[in-house]
Amino acid sequence: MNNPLLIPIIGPKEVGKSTFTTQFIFSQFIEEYDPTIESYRKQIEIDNEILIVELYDFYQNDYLIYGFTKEVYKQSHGFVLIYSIIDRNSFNRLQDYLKEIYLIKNSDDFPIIIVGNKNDVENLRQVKKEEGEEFAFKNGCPFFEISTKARYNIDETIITLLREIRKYPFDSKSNSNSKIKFKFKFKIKFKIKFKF
Ligand SMILES: Nc1nc2c(ncn2[C@@H]2O[C@H](COP(=O)(O)OP(=O)(O)OP(=O)(O)O)[C@@H](O)[C@H]2O)c(=O)[nH]1
Ligand SMILES: [Mg+2]
Repeated sequence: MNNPLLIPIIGPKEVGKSTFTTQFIFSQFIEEYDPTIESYRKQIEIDNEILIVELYDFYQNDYLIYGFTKEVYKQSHGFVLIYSIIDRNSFNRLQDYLKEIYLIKNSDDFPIIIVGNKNDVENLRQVKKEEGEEFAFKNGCPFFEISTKARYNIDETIITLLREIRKYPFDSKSNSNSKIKFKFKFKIKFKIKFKF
């Protein structure tokens, strides 16, 4: 796998999709940054193999997918689906996101990892860890609680997903394959406003 593995970071509003992306790529918790940034690449070594990961950060991905978003879904190799443990509504939306993936990928065992973010704020918790675990288990997905603020379980999330992607028989089962051919050209912009 020498081509980039495209991984959309999806989930309801304000669950931490952008902070997940910037923590994984830059090891920085960036609270405010340019929302026009769309994708980032990073090289990662896993099980003695070098892979290029391309994370696609969706901006307020709280709508039904169409157009460009649909194209990214179609071409992707795996998904990070995020909810916030301090926002029960975000947890309740997970099934809708899974349905959309299953529909577009024409498969209900596509590589997806489910993560409950913001576990650094225990006092505001609305979703128990066991609920997240049970939901993920029922849907055959790996699960972690994470904190993008504390950089907790961020690399573990991507590594676990990459191992799932490795196991998935892309060529025979899905409309995605190891060669990413985008109809649309990705704009990779690095206009980041770092806040120190
Ligand atoms: N305490 C805490 N706050 C977090 C964490 N991750 C994100 N936040 C905060 O949650 C808010 C939303 O984070 P974003 O990363 O912008 O969320 P998003 O999913 O990209 O949001 P949209 O793109 O607007 O849908 C920001 O105010 C972050 O500072 C976390 O792990 N812990
Ligand atoms: Mg965002």
